[in-house]
Amino acid sequence: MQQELFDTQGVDEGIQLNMKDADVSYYPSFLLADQALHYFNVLSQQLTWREEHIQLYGKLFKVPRLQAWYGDDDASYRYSNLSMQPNNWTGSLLELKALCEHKTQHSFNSVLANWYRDGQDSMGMHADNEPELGHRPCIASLSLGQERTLVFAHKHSKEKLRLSLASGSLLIMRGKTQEYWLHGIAKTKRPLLGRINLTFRSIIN
Ligand SMILES: O=C(O)CCC(=O)C(=O)O
Repeated sequence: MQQELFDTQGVDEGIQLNMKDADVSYYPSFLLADQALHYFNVLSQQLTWREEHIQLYGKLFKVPRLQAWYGDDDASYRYSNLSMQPNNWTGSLLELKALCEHKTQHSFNSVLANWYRDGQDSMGMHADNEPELGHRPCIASLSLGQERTLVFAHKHSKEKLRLSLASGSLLIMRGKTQEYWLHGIAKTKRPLLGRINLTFRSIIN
């Protein structure tokens, strides 16, 4: 089963992004198009999606996307002031985790799933630098469905880079990336379909 999964993956060619103080690689066709569509459909139906709220300056705001947190029992995580308790892995998430572990040669114990329902759903600029992720974390970010633009901004030089994340693509961030760069998904007025993003992470307890 495991070997079959690896055999049916998309083209394996990756691009190392030209970013100072970072180690980011991008695999545009990590999954085949119909595999990506299959996982989009399965995950949109199977995961326990939640519309979370965050408190900012004493006011409660809706998080502008749906979220779900899956992982090993002890992989609880704080994210934007939310404490996320993991759901138990599903078969599909375990398959995708195995593919990402094979590609990165890194093991993951959790995944944050984000469902951007349309162009109005977004993620603010941030770094994945919570203490639970440890020093210089490796994060594997898999995109399914509608292509969206990821913006990177250097924390000091303010240099910006935009990258279109295709359906079935994998973005791997390692090394100093979270120390020096913010990243996010901007809103757009263009009419867009749904996109699911999975960021596989290792939580250190
Ligand atoms: O949706 C994306 O590509 C970005 C996800 C992300 O930045 C995160 O989960 O921390």
